[in-house]
Amino acid sequence: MKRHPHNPILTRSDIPDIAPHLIDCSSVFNPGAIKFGDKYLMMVRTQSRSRETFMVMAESSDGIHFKAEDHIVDFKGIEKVREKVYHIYDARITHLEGTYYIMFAMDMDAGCQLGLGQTDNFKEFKFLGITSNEDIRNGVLFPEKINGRYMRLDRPNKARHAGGPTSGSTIWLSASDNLIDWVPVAPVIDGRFHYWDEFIGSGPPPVKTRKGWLHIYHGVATHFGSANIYQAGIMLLALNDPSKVISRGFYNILEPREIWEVAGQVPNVVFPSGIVVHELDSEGFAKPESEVYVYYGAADTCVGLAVSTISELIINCG
Ligand code: BMA
Repeated sequence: MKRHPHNPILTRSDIPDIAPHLIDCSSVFNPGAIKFGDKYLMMVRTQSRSRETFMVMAESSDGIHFKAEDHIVDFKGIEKVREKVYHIYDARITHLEGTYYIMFAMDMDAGCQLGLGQTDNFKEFKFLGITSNEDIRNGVLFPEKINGRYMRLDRPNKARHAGGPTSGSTIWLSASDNLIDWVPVAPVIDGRFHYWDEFIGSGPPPVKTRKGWLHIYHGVATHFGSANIYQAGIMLLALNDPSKVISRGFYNILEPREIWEVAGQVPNVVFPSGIVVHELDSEGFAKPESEVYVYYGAADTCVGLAVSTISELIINCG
């Protein structure tokens, strides 16, 4: 993928002071993204000086220059969760059955859980519930039912970086009839030890193409324990059974290189989490020649934009 020349497209100085939590915020990263009418929207993760994270919406008419809103996203109903929710982060936005769902990580005493929010207008947001009962992260909904069931990719946290947080080396396909209760269906891909994607997790929601579900994920190279390097890679999954991998690139398609990717509060991180495909055909498949915008967190500090096309991404699936 190619970096857009305007990068980084959003930095901490673009986030207005939002009293009392977000005054002079530390960082903004890992955005969910979607095209909503003629606007591009991001739900960004902002981090305060207390190191709590809060979601804030940002809007753009060209997908490049964004203006952040002056309030924190309020998922109505999340206050009813009985256990303590320390914070929520890493939104993935999916347009599904005429409405918009947001799946995000919830930092709780029991580990990380996956929460689900919903909105029709990106002004009012509902919290629909916790959709997991194990330590898990990187949940992304498919944009349609497959064989009559809702599907998502997720990443149980069953491993740990040396001295670091829980992580995982397998992305799973899970299914649900109501979007709240999920059952694992099958493992999709494993991390490849000794290579760029030892630990892995899903990136933005999968994109429907004529060749299969195109899916960007992140991979972490532990680099002999000295540093965790977060990169992006790509795969194609079968349209009618996304647990079947059609092809998976052996090389990463984006790695930390720019100064704002290699330096920041967590160095050496590109973390793709939002995608906008510009052209769909009449049946909703992404056109091969369509331009694709991929939004990513850089060094857990700012937001980057990488550009590609559907056909170029498919070629890179190997
Ligand atoms: C992962 C997640 C991401 C974060 C990344 C790099 O485990 O927590 O939110 O961007 O680590 O710190």
